[in-house]
Amino acid sequence: MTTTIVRGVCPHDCPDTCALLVTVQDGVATEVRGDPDHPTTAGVLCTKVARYTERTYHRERLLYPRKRVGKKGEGKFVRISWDEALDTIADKLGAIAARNPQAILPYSYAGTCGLVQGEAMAQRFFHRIGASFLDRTICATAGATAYKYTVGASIGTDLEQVQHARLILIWGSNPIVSNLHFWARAQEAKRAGAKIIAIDPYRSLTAEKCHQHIAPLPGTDAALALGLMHVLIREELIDRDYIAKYTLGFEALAERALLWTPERTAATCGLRVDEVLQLARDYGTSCQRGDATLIRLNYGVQRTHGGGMAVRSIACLPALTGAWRQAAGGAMLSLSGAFPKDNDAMERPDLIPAHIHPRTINMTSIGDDLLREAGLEFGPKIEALIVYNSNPVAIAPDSDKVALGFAREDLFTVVLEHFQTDTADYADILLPATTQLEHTDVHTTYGHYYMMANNAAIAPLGESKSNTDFFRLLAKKMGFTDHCFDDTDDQIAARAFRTDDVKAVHFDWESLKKKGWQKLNMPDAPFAEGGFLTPSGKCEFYSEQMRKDGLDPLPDYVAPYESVASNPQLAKKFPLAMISPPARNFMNSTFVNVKSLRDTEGEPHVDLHPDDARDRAIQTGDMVRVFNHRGSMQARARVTDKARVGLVVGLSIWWKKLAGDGQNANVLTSQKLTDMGGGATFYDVLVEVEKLEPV
Ligand SMILES: Nc1nc2c(c(=O)[nH]1)N[C@H]1C(S)=C(S)[C@@H](COP(=O)(O)OP(=O)(O)OC[C@H]3O[C@@H](n4cnc5c(=O)[nH]c(N)nc54)[C@H](O)[C@@H]3O)O[C@H]1N2
Ligand SMILES: Nc1nc2c(c(=O)[nH]1)N[C@H]1C(S)=C(S)[C@@H](COP(=O)(O)OP(=O)(O)OC[C@H]3O[C@@H](n4cnc5c(=O)[nH]c(N)nc54)[C@H](O)[C@@H]3O)O[C@H]1N2
Ligand code: SF4
Ligand SMILES: [Mo]
Repeated sequence: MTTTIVRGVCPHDCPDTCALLVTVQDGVATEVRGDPDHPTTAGVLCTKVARYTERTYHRERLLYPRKRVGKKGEGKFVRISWDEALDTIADKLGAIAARNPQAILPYSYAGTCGLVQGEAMAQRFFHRIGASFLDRTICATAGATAYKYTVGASIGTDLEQVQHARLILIWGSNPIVSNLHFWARAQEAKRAGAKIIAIDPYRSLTAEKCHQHIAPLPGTDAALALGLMHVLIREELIDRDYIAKYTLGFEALAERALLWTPERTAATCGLRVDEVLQLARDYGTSCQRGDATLIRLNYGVQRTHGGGMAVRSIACLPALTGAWRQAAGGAMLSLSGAFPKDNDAMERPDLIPAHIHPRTINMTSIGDDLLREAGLEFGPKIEALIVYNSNPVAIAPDSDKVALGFAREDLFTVVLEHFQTDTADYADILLPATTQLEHTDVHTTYGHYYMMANNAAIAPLGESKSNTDFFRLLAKKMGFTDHCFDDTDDQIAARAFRTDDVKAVHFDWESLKKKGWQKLNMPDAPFAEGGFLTPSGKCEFYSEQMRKDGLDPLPDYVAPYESVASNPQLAKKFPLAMISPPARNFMNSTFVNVKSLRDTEGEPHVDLHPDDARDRAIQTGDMVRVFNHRGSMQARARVTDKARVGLVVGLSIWWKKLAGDGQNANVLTSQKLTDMGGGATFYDVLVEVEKLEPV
């Protein structure tokens, strides 16, 4: 028996981007472990990925190409050859492209975060055709846009500093579930005496383990941040020297913050005045003592109408108090901006035919856009959809509409997948894709500063093909002779980073593959002495760019579309706010079909507060219907004060077909967009809950 250990990377959409060691015995992957030598992985994986081989060798893995024989959505397919599949797709896309290539749309997100199996070869193909662009907004664009206006780029505190922090605010983030290796370091800080405060409407697994939990209403974080500024400025808990040297617009900000008295803040956020005061004083005095004071803000604050302004307001705090001076202080959102990716070399936008100026479709509103007719503003009706690295029928908002769109008889849909997901059920052609163990890739990450390499550990299972192979073959079938379609995965990976950028000077693909990882060249405290990447080089409390973009140049509170205070009319019918953040044992909708992990989650649940449950005669264990003007789903109720009053929490994202009623939380969510970045508003939802009588 031959046993080898292959170096890999966890491909999932998780900030930790762990370094893997894959044990291969006679061509079979038998174990996936965390690399003990990689500083942030430290030999530890989450439960999901520790079971990666279970997923790879799952008996329901798609292993052959198939074509649909039943109705769309029914999930009935027969096996075909790759040749037939590619011929069919090339014929269809060729005919559509001859009329208008923009009727073709890719739909993809972060099933794998690898750069090669992500967009590199795929974009070359879509650019060459002149297909519509997809704006990939479903997760992070509200915050990324806001953070960029304020700080200049997605850069922040290094994960490897977190254990030195003395006060950590975990704001709209649930790291025990979604950022395990941050949590490990926060625990280390805690053991060394640090205080940890969670700011979350829900007492999440993380909030439960913090010293303090502050539970504002969803979507009110900007108000809270402005209230903190008010107290910080009034009580002189700010760093005048840092403000003078490294920030822009303090006077205007102070004027704005003046409006946000603790009383107004508390009323807006559904908090007590003393909670606001105490939080401001804890934060301000910690910074003034020169203690490393860190804000871990994350996606939880970005998923409502004012998600951008929430991030922007919070991102002003460490500049106001000089928290950036300490290496373990400051703020962490996404760190992805540090990687000098060479997108042009990988994705080749120069291939777009000169006479075509592709329109952009926002992936968040795919429901409406699939149902839209051709029009002057919209352009051609979407006629073909190529889905890879995503499961839109389960994960996109307002999903009754999404499913209706996918069910269109005149839509040609190709899905490349590991499994027959909710989306795959609607495919005309369903193709088997390789998993991370079966292909090569290079990775950036948004939670630490290492470039990472994934080596293929085993041969592709069955007839599965990597995304790159699929697009290479399809390009050939369509007669594209450009040399870039001959590039191997190694050749693409080797061009992933611009090595003229000081941060990636050590990048060399061959040595990265051998070692597995390489840290970027980053300073310990990126903004200790200013150096912000904004137009002014300062932290911009006032942003001229925002004004030019038609936005309020100062931080402000933007109320949710749907809340009791902002939409009382709607709240009469649907009085409860619903959020549907990630369940611990799933990765978005990935892993839901791995039985051991699904069994740990049990079945779809909703948590609601005892007061709200009492009003509706609901008890733990009752089946309930959660509904609003968009749709309805069933779940098992859990009555618990983990949910604050007025809040319903349905941990997600279930495969619809593995839920009792064939629905999930996204039948309730809306396609409305955030205040900036065109992001999704998954946590900006009003619902009502009623008990279902047992049948
Ligand atoms: N196990 C697991 N890990 C994951 C994922 C997964 O599905 N499962 N998904 C991955 C992906 S793609 C992402 S984007 C990240 C997301 O992970 P996080 O960044 O942690 O974001 P969420 O889990 O969406 O929300 C974090 C917390 O914010 C709270 N929250 C909701 N609304 C608000 C609000 O308005 N204000 C505040 N202050 N808090 C709010 C939620 O209750 C939740 O506990 O996790 C990644 N990691
Ligand atoms: N209600 C609600 N909805 C949400 C969220 C929420 O918190 N609540 N979170 C949102 C967020 S933050 C995100 S990021 C999105 C995530 O949405 P998606 O990015 O669509 O994530 P997944 O549901 O994990 O689906 C990824 C799919 O890609 C497939 N895949 C993985 N690797 C490969 C590969 O190499 N090749 C191919 N062809 N396929 C592959 C997997 O099998 C999986 O089915 O969901 C969003 N939807
Ligand atoms: S999902 Fe996150 S924590 Fe789990 S192995 Fe992957 S990168 Fe690590
Ligand atoms: Mo995400």
